[in-house]
Amino acid sequence: MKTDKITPVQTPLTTNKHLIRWVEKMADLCQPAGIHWIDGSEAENDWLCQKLVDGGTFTRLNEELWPGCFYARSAPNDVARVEDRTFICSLSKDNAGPTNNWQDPFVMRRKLKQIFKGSMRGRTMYVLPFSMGPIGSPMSQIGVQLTDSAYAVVNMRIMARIGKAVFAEIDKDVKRVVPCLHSVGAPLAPGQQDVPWPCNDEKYIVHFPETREIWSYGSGYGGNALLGKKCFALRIASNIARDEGWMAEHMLIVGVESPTHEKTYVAAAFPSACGKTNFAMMIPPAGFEGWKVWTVGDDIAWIKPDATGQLRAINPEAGFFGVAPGTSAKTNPNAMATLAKNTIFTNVALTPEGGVWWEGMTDTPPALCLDWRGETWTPEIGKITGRPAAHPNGRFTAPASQCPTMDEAWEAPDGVPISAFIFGGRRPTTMPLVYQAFNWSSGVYIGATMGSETTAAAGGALGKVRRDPMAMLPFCGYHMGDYFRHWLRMQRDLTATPRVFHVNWFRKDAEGKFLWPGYSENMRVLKWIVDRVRGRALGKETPIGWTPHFDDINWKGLEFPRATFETLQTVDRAQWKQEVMGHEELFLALHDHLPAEMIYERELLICRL
Ligand code: SAT
Ligand code: MN
Repeated sequence: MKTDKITPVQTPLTTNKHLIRWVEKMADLCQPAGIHWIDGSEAENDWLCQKLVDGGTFTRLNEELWPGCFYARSAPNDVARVEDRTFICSLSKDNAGPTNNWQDPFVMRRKLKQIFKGSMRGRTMYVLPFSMGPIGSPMSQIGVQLTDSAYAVVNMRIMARIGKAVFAEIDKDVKRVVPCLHSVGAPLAPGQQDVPWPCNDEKYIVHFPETREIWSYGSGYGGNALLGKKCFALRIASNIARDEGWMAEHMLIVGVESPTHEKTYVAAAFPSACGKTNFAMMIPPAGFEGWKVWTVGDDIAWIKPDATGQLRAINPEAGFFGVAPGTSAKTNPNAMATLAKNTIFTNVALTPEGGVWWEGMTDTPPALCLDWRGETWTPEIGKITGRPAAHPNGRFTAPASQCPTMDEAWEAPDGVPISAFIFGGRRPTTMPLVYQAFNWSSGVYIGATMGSETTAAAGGALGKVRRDPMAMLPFCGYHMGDYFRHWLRMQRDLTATPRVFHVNWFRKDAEGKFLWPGYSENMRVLKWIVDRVRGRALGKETPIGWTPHFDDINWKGLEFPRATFETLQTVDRAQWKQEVMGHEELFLALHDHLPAEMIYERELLICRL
């Protein structure tokens, strides 16, 4: 490695005067020791990774077992998104809505200027240009992240398109650039020794929708620090999309190919850590010879009607920031192949031979490892303390291009045509395995009233059902009621309206056991969805929507009892009355912006029940 050749680049890599002035202004505020304009080259990346190794943030993994891979441990108080510290600072509180934390943008800006003052002392400020979506695609958006975290830079290099080519786009001066300021909030005094994971107890993840700005302080982890992801591609982009008539959604995108090579693309919304990555990389089970599922994206979709009124979607990201625990050669072999090299692992366990491990990766845990806190862990210690070796929100950051099932059109500038939307969550009761909305507005209702048990992807209690409309609760950058209206309005520009479905892989029986095997077997449900879209499959009308009969599902290769299927598909009227009460609770909170269609849909549902 020729790492010694790189020195911090102080000369701007852009000719854009506004950008240069903003960088200078922010440097004046944050007072970094130096400025490094990121060119995105491999040599630069090697140099940054080596710096992270030298500083103790990264451990280089065994080059034979995990080529090009690094391991990191975060601080124990910086392991996930922090929803109570995430703010939408629109001019009016009303525009942020009751599901977002709002603060007066002028007050917040004053506050941020205080806390960012000198926040980068002793550190380098990286100027990181990034494109969400393929560079040059008409659907892409551009941002520049100023950050004092080299960890954020090398992760963003996997998750987005970065570097010189993006500066060249900026210099064309045709697209508005979203300024993103990020500091871990841990200035260094002269001579002070750095820690492996600098961060601050006080965290601020702040969005200014009108000026399209992001200010993130105090955290180095995931969605708090890789600002192109949730902050830009969802919270800010949802605002841009509403203004411009498109959609920024928390959705995976897959292409389902039939044995006759007919390709149907669908987008699906599930809350964080509910299996989007597994679904996006699904391998059809036995009995589905000739069927293939192709991956376009696993987390975010930007969706826009084309000139003919067909919705088309791009994946704005270039990598996967996936939950590691539970990922294995059995549950997701494509993910395992994707993360086999050039991957960054965070908050999983480190094995003595310089490898990684997490719960669910193999049936037998390693006899000895260091857990995500850096403490000795053995299966015995795990049993006694109840502590997992990997944090439940431990992650891998892996390049999408390494995924064996990437769709041939995953980087197509105009995206792929979307024929169906799927909503789903973790619901131990009430929700059948699959049902189809009667029409677009009942579909929007189904998405709007979606619920799920909480997971480790966000701080807070686990296992409670919370309403999470379109899986966007933590990510919609404006009033949820207006967001539903935007969804309803989108149909006006469409010649072909996508069909809408709801799925639930997580229904349990009275003993608390999952009724559905999930993973590959989800293909059976996906095929019914594709067949419905193509007008080939029958359905049964129920009070909540269209459901498959037992015989509408292809059971080839799986012995699945008809009775279990009936239990899975049960629409229990008593449970549904409870469910509708839950919808009412959400609607009451949103009432002053709630579109009338949502009330009508609820009334219709009640009548049918
Ligand atoms: O940390 S992230 O927000 O990027 C991951 C997630 O919660 O989906
Ligand atoms: Mn997500």
